[in-house]
Amino acid sequence: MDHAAESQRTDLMTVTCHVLNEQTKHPEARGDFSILLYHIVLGCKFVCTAVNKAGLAKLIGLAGDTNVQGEEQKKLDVLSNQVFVKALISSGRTCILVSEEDEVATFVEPSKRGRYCVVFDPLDGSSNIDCGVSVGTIFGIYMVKDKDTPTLEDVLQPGKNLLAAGYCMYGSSCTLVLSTGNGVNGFTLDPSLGEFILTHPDIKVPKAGKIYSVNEGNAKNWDEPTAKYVEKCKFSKDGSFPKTLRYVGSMVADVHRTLLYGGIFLYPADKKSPNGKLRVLYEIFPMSFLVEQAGGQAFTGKQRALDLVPKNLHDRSPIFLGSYDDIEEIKGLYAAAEEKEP
Ligand code: AFP
Repeated sequence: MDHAAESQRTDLMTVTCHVLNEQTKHPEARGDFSILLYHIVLGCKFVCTAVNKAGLAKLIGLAGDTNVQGEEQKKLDVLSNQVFVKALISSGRTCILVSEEDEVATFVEPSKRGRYCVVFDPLDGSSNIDCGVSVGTIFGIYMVKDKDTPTLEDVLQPGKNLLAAGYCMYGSSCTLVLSTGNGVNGFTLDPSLGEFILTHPDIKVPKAGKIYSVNEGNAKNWDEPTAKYVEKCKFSKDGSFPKTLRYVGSMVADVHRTLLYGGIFLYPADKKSPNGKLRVLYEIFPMSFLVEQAGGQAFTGKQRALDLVPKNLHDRSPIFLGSYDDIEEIKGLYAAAEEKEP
């Protein structure tokens, strides 16, 4: 990279400009979607600031502590949820909200209602916060059928009906990755400007990858196709190099690396958790949408992940996502196992 030239760049594209540009491709658009995304971005900036201060919690009294006024401070995941719920409702563009933190869906009161349903995990990977590992917010956006009579059916839709999806990763930098159904773009927060700047235009996941990412501690409970696949990653018989293992344990970080470097991320079913661990609506769907938009694939072990139809808000499913060729391989193993079944 020519750093001298980079430092002189003046054609900075913010996420807001990017979304407005996209809007002009739809002459019928009224700007509602752009306003909604603006509020999501605002929530991400707020959570980014809170996460950055998390390490100081013991010193200055954040997250689960008592502050100098003797007030109980909120845990970061609870705080993040409240921030997103408020930001989304105050956009005036949402109708139903589904959050990982809330057992039931929030139906926005009629006077503040808009046409969009947002499913989100406000702070995914939060068990990693205390050791400074990357965490993130994941979101997906659906359109409600009739904003005057919203029902749960409006959010219990297959992932292929998503209008947009994205995540914000709070890591060594704060990165927002977004798809509105027309490819995937990545933006990095410039803290001095307070703006997300387009840094990763048109992300494409490499067709095949050299990395596999899975919690191998669960291996003794895996089914045969998953066990065979991981065995092959390590002891390939066709002379190809073994793959490299990378596993953060924070989905946003593991999927972000997979998008940029290629490879496969697996959270399979196992004997103890026959539906896997990850949640369909606000983990699997948004990430699968992004991976497909970037040219990769997402598979549940039985079907295309985006074809799943969730029955309940917090349903789980096994998931395999990443480079096109790597997912073809695991699909082949599951198909072979199905053929063997009596
Ligand atoms: P937490 O939010 O409890 O940290 O869980 C994170 C997560 O839902 C997802 O981000 C990870 O990919 C996955 O769980 C890690 O699960 P294991 O700890 O079982 O590997």
